[in-house]
Amino acid sequence: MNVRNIVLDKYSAKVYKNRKEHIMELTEETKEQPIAANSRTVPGIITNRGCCYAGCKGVVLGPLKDVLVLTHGPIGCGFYSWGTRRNKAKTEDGRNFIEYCFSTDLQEPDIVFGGEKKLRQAIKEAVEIFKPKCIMICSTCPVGLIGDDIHAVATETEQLYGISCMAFSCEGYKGVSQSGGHHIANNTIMKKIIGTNDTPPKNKYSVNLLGEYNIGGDGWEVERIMKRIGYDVISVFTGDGSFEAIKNSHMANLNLVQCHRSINYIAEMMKTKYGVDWIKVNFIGIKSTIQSLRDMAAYFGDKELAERTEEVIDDELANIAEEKEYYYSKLKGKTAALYVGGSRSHHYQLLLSDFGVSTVLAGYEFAHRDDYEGREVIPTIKEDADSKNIEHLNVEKDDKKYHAYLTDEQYEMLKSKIPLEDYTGMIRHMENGSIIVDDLNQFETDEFLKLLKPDIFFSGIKDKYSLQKSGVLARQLHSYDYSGPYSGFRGSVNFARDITMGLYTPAWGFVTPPWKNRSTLKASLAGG
Ligand code: CFN
Ligand code: HCA
Repeated sequence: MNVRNIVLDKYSAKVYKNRKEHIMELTEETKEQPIAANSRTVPGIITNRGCCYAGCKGVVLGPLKDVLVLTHGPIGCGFYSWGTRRNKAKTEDGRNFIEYCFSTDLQEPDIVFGGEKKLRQAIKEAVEIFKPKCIMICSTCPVGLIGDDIHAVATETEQLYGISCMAFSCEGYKGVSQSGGHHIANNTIMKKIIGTNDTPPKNKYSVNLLGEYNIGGDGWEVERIMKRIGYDVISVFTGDGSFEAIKNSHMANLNLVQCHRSINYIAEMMKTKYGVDWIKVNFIGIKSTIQSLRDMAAYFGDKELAERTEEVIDDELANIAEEKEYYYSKLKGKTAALYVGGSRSHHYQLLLSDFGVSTVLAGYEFAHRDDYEGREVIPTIKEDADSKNIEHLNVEKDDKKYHAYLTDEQYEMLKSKIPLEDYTGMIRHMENGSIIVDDLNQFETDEFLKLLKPDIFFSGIKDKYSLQKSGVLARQLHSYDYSGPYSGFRGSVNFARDITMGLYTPAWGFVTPPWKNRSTLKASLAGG
């Protein structure tokens, strides 16, 4: 059965032409084909994507605990990007700005007459009440449309109050998804924060953890493991993150990239400007965590560190052994569908496979092609590659230190020469016969659900309820449905416990959805 075609055939010719590029049914032949990504959703289709402001303010800047992040816009934008994000943060001095939602609460008269006055007033109040060292102003759609000059207000704020103030033109409508917002946030962090303090690291194993937003405490769990081994974690971008720590992040020896999609920009820029190497890591999943810890030890090339790494791995594994076996016995053979933003649909497949759950469908809301294909080559390939390939990769033959990131041209040139398994993208971890969908929409969700019948569907708040009403277990992979952490060793059993509870309490299967009993559409003839 060609599931992909069954779904696509229901579209009009115009939509078919667009969507066929975004949906792939994996076979030996299609595996090597490009998948269309990071392009505009067809107008009228109900997409699950978010906006540029969500990527900039909601994801990257929002978790900074010592920054007063001020949304210049209607209250809903500030509230939604605050109240729904489960990024946790602890502070020592009791001043934690992420507990507050700061907004200028723009109203109609401000849209008509301009909102800068209100922005200045909000900053004045914020400085008087909270005395922040840094304020970040984030624009929403109407601010871009009416042309308020938030950058001028930021410069004025710095002069007036002697504090740092940065402005982010991340109007929601910019670009095609959250992805542009990540970029806008990171560019300014790079330009204005990184490199402004030079405190030396505590030891030679100094790292930054990039692309970890501490949802449900994930970052804390990763830090706990790294600290046990002996790493000095200089900063985290940006889960439980701080402006003060990020100033010093260029002093680290190595950058660890957890969510590649949202942060590869910083990793690349820090490599160019400060020579800080980076490697991809994945602390979601037991095997992935072990691999990541070993890759880190291999980077530093230190025997003592490698031994300590193995000791910690053994101990952590022993602590979860019993639960791991129990949940494996409960979950083995189940199937899952995953549809999240730009990295978790890949990372969670590896955690699911630790418990014997296979993935029948996976998709990203806003990933770029490299997240599907993985333009980064893992170190072993450099040893195997012939010298010609190495030339293209711009790395020394015996330099196993960092992963090589391929440019578009290098990727096109090398992809037929380097086996697919050696790339780090999502596709290489997927089985033939599974489905990959970019920018999955509500219609396709319903159709694939009927055809693939996964036991569990992981996605977000927008599609969760329709999935449940269709009788399928739905878990939120953005917010973890108020649970977590799911990272590292302990997190993996938390995750397995949560989905076991769900699967063995199949309440949603007992529900008769309203549309089965009565028509949900009502119409009457004019005058009738
Ligand atoms: S925390 Fe991250 S892990 S940053 Fe990104 S791509 Fe979003 S907010 Mo929702 S859960 Fe999701 Fe990823 Fe990176 Fe989160 S999969 S969509 S923009 N994401
Ligand atoms: C966003 C944030 C989001 C939304 C989650 C969801 C998050 O990009 O708007 O749709 O359930 O993780 O909070 O991705």
